[in-house]
Amino acid sequence: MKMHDRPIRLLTAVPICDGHDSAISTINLELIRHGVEVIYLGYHRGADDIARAAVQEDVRAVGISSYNGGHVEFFTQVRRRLDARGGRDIGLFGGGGGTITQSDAAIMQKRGVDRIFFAGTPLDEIVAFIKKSYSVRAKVNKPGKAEPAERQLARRLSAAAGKFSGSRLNGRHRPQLIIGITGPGGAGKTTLIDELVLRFLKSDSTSRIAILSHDPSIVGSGALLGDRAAMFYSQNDRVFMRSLSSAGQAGGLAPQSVQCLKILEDGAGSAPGFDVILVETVGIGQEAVPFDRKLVDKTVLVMSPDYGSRLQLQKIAMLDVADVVVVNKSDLAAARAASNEVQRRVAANHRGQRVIGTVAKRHGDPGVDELFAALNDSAKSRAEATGS
Ligand code: B12
Repeated sequence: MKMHDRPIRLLTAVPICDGHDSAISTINLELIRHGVEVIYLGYHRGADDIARAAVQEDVRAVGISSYNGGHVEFFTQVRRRLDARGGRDIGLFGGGGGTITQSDAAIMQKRGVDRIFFAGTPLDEIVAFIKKSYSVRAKVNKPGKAEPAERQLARRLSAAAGKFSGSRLNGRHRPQLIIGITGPGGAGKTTLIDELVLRFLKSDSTSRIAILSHDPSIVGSGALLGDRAAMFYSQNDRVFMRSLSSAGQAGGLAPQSVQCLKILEDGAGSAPGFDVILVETVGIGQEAVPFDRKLVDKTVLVMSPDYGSRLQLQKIAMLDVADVVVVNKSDLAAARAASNEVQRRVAANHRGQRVIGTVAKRHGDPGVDELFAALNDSAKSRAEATGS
């Protein structure tokens, strides 16, 4: 796909202390239907989280749905933080039924909000505005002024197109660890990654973590990139996350994933490479083996206990290659039997693969601690081996 054929990327969110997500969910779906890639950050999100995510995702604009009041101050804060992070060219628009008055909207527009939509606006009008306003990147950044490191990195990732010529990563700054995380949709991969990120952040005060996250889409179409909505600890200035749509590529990754991984490993402009990189695939099927052995250092397959009969396990290709198999949702009734069946299945491979039961949604879960310890040990060994 040529660069100019790529869909418009937008970030949408609902402000802090606001749980009215029904309107934005409808608008997200309408935008996707019209070919927009929507990165949805979810509800109850602070201005800094929104600005950080918008810059990392290199979106053209941010759309905010605000119903609980405080919108004049909130939109103003988002605008300021976008500007401070080098995102002066990132547009800002939104709506909020009857709670945003015409006079509030006039103040907001003076403070850098492109447009506010009022109650009852037809969705077609919103789509037409977005296509007209954000099809081309705005030119408002001062020429010659150095961009913040994170912005440089985000732009390099956007420029990554197509397949990287080789599958091997021979980066300048080999990070401590690249972890590939895969599994069927709904198994809890994103929640598990967020919990792992929390533990990596706590385990030392300087390491920087990148997440490359994938969601499905068909070529040239819109997509809902919603993994950020399930992440809380990853909203942190030491974490850089980029969401990619698969753009019709089967197997769990996107056409530009390998190249993006290389950029995250090496760094870009004044942004250094990352210490730990977590790659989350699209929810996969039985046949998929998304990670080339030379692409990632460790592979984790995340399953839920409801995979069906034992026979189904024989058909899951990743069970033959994953370094660690996580049976998440191990608080479910079927989990103990599932764990035993998975243990037996991988034992037959004679590869020393580990099986760990987790409840990723539970804070401080001992299973997630065990998984983190296993991965962190690998990180330490790699760091010692590479002398970093
Ligand atoms: C549905 C609703 C709820 C649902 C929310 C369900 C959900 N998950 O979203 C429930 C029942 C849970 C709820 C709870 C509450 N609610 Co309520 N809720 C509403 C209600 C009736 C409708 C909002 C809505 O979704 N409309 C549907 C959308 C599609 O229509 P629309 O608003 O016209 O949207 C258009 C434009 O505004 C625009 N737009 C909107 N957002 C965006 C974003 C972008 C990017 C763009 C481009 C356009 C755009 O485009 C839309 C398409 O035309 C409003 C009243 C109202 N009429 O607005 C109150 C209202 C927002 N709620 C209110 C209150 C007070 C609450 C509660 C605090 C009540 C309580 N005491 O518990 C809680 C708070 C919940 C929370 N955690 O924040 C107040 C807010 C008052 C204020 N700001 O001063 C309101 C205004 C009701 C009132 N008159 O008192 N609420």
